[in-house]
Amino acid sequence: WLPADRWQDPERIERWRPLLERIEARMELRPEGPGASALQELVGGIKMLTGLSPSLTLKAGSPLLILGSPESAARSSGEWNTLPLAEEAYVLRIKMADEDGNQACPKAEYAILRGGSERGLLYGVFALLRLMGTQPHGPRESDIAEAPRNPLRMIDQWDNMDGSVERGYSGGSIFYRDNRILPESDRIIGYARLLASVGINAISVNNVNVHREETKLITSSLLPDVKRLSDIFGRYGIRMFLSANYAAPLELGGLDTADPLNEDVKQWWRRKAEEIYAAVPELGGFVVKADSENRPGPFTYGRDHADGANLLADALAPYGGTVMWRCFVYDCHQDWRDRSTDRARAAYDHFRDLDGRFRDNVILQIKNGPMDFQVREPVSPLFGAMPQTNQVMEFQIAQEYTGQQRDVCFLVPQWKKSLDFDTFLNGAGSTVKQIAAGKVHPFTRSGVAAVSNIGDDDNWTGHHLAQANLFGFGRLAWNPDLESDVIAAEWSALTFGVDTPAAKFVEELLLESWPVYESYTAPLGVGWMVQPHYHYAVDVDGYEYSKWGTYHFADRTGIGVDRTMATGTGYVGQYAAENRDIYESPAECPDELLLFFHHVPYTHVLKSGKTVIQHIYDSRFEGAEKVERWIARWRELESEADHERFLHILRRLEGQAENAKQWRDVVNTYFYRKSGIPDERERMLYA
Ligand code: GCW
Repeated sequence: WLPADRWQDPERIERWRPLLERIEARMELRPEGPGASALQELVGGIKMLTGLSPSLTLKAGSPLLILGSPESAARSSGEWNTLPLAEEAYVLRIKMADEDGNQACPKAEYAILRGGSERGLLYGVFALLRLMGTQPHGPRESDIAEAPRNPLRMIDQWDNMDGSVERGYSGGSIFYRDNRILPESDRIIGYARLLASVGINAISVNNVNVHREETKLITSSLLPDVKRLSDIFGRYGIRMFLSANYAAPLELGGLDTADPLNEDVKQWWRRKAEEIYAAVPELGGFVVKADSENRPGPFTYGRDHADGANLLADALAPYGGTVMWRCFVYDCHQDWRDRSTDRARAAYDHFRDLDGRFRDNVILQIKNGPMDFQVREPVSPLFGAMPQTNQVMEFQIAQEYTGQQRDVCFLVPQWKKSLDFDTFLNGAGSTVKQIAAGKVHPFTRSGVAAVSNIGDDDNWTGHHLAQANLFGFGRLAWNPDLESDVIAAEWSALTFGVDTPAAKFVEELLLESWPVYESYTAPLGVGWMVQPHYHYAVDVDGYEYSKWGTYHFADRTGIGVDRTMATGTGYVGQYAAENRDIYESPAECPDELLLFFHHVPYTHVLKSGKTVIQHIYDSRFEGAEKVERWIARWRELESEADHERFLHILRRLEGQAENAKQWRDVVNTYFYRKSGIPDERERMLYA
């Protein structure tokens, strides 16, 4: 999505020409700093788009770029020029020569870009290039002032050093092979550029499941390579983190305990931090998955998660490091016969009462939903429920449960649903996005993080259209108020050209894709029904009699999980009253979450007016049909897209159609056989 296609239309170049021939930069240029990257991206981007090579003059001063004649730019005055800027902020003024005259054919006269720092300038350059890529006929806006809403905008790689990627659907790791860190490559630099272009400012570079080899990333043999990697990201203003193994004192240090209150353990981590920061002074800190899915943690020693997180936080504090402590803690050895344990309750039950006990340099990282990145979940009730504890929300860009980058599923609308959710935890308006931005509670560190979806496939993301999710996450992390259609339109235009039939169709397809994926998979918020371990294809009872706490409880009369306070697991009680009362009542609970919160008969009538069983049948049929219609429409656009991408997308859509058909028939047949209730419309079910 960095503009790559040369403009063919000479008129376009004429419109922008005054900005493209002459650039004056004012900054203290450090060769490895984000300011240098900003200049490189700007000059390179202009050249790529237009073929022009701007002349560059460098002067000392604050981070500022003038495109076009500095003399005319000097006439631009006013408050706007002197406004103090936050570090990551930028202001961009594009002066049109005939602002009041010929609106149909505006021509740029000059542009001034000021950054709050070199990083702000870099974000501004990418914004300008995005503008050129999406509004080549001349910018619609001429004064833009932007600052990111979320302080932390982070990407988590689940890459292993053997070169595999946990839940990776786009090839192998771009960072590792054969238990080594790969040398600097265009791929790694390209990734840093992609991330910076949408405003990402932090990355953790190894899987949260830290196995034996990855545990050694914090040892002297690997730290020089870690430093190399960190330097690449540093050039793009991105701070690097490592996932750390809680049991490192045992595995590396030869201690016989990792007890967080043990003095030797504390001492070991303090020395380790000293060694790490001597090698990589700019390291962001650690991401830690502890006591989660069989990973080691403080529970082994009878300690809680505040003890565990603070141990590491104290070690990192002298160097300004942060501990991102994940809250994905639940019983993964549950007995399915036990109806009283509810996995959805776990994070809240483990963490909520620890509020106030975490150090200031700890951030709790909480998955968006209480289960695990399903196609539909309510917002995690833990988010915002600990006013004295820094928090970030974790999303998954990798489509583990949403089509694995074989089926198209644009997740921006799903993430927005979470971000817009009002928790009411500090009165009305306590939305997730406001909490993440640090505006509801006095957080000192907060924001959003997400599991990456890239690998070493040529097109980065397996499915070409899955790039839109990475792009969209960055754009939303920067500004959660951006609308889904704006983000989809931006990506489509940058990728398939402005106003082209292919771009228009792709934009529509993206926006329809999450509801469509939901409509042929697990119904009404109940989740799962996937093949165990792989999580792609349908297996309605795949997780029903397992140890994972992931059940739908379908029987011959009804389906769903009773999480009410009155008769269920009481999970509903973890929400503020305003949400609790809605979720508690089957009549008020939104349809799309009904089976997450309630066990109801198949004959229960939804707000939509349909019974649950008829909804199951109808939406499975509609979802599968919709994919067929996408294929027909995409075929019509064959001459509109380049052949390679046309075919790639066609093949993926055909695969998706197969998957949707299988889901449709398995789910519908399953529920027909369970309930004995026929389809009102008498479509094909397999009795
Ligand atoms: O969704 C589950 C995945 C695991 C993952 C875990 C987590 C990295 O199936 O592969 O482990 O979540 O988030 O820790």
